[in-house]
Amino acid sequence: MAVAHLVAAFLDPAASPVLAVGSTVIDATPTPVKEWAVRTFGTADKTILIGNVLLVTLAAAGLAGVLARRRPRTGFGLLLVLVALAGAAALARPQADLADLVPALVAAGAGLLTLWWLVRVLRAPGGTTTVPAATPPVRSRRGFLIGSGALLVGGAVAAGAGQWIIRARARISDIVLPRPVTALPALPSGLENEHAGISAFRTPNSSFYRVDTKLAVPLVDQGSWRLTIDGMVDREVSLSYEALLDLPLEEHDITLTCVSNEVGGTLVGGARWLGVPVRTLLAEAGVSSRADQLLSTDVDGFRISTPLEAVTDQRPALVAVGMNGAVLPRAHGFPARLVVPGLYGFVGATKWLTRLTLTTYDAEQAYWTRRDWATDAPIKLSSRIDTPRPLSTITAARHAIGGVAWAQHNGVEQVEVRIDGGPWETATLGPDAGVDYWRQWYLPWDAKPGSHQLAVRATGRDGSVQTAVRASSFPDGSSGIQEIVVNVA
Ligand SMILES: Nc1nc2c(c(=O)[nH]1)N[C@H]1C(S)=C(S)[C@@H](COP(=O)(O)O)O[C@H]1N2
Ligand SMILES: [Mo]
Repeated sequence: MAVAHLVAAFLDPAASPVLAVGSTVIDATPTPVKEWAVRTFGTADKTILIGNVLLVTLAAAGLAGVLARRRPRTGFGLLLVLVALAGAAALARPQADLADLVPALVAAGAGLLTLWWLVRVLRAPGGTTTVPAATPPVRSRRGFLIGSGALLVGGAVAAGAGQWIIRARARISDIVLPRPVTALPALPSGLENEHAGISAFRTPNSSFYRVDTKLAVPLVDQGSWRLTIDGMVDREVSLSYEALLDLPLEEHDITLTCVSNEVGGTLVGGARWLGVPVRTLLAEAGVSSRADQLLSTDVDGFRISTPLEAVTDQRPALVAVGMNGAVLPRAHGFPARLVVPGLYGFVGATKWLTRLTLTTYDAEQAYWTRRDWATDAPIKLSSRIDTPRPLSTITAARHAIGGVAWAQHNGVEQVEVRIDGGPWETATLGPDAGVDYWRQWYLPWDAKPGSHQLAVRATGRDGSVQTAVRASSFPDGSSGIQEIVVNVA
């Protein structure tokens, strides 16, 4: 698998057996399990999945090894079945071609050779019949241990080299994004500079949460990439990366939220996006009045559906090419992605975007819709305590209780904090970067010794108050009020 990973690093990382099998598992996992995994493991879910694929493979390969000593045909057969599964997984990927079989073939070759060699070492030297019964096991076992140790080290080196190559290929250089036609003033200094522990007003790209179904970040070549607008349009439009950058670019501060974010969770982040308004692109294509869905497709054929209304009303829905002053990182959708303020990511934030199709909900259903998630999913008003940390022990002194609150496309009117079940106290809000962006907040607190309960709730500009009614993420986003316990020593 390691050697195959190394070969796949040169061809297409997604065809690496471990990644191909992992992706197949992701797509086949029932929604409740997937939802549980994201909720429980957050952005570590991928690492855990890969770890599990490796463990299961190791166990199965171990079994093949044990079998191969007594019944070679069964052992080698099991190994071939494993490799065939990996090959099938690679071929089953939506945009797969025959070249994606190469890593699996390499895995078959390397695996069979390795197994044959190990079995031979165990039987050495020179056949089992003439040698006294006591000596060969000792010598052959030592040879076997040294041999498998060397293979393990070689495997680690090959896998590491594969990872290194994938990372090197992912580096984006030599792209200079044009300036926006409407540049925003620099973001004001956030509350994090006065009150340590509050989330940064702007989330750095390196720590921005990542949620998607990909195990290997797609390595899209901007030279051959195109964005097509088709379906129920007057004329199909197809743009190269350069042509897209030539259109008037706008900058907008937008907070992105994942529907899997639990109350108090971290699957939310604020960034300054640079991009072309979706409206501009749709106007170029001319949209039929019967269309009600914008179906967006990524480079692997993964599809997200967005209510057409959400990208044609006055909100700044973008095809974004820049994030926080940098070229859109690969993990966040390079070369271009959708960002629709006010909608959860799974209905409006398609990364590695390649096609915008105008259609109807009657005619077409996208990935999450087919997995029973909500069709139209506005982000629910919510708030989070960043400091003090839940269950932490702090000193008896004056502290700031602080965090973030969001009510995308509406705006946060007020944030209130409740200490030990007392009255709701109004917190001080941080700087305002528009209705689509989160607000930081804090409330000074004279912490007295003992155990304390802190709760937070937000109110939107439309007067709606964050509900205490608990709901889990599925199917249209979590609700409830975060309440934490802290100890004051
Ligand atoms: N191509 C593609 N785009 C995708 C997804 C995906 O799985 N594939 N996941 C969506 C979900 S569920 C969310 S919450 C956002 C997350 O964007 P981020 O990873 O840049 O934070 O991307 C969206 N765009
Ligand atoms: Mo999401």
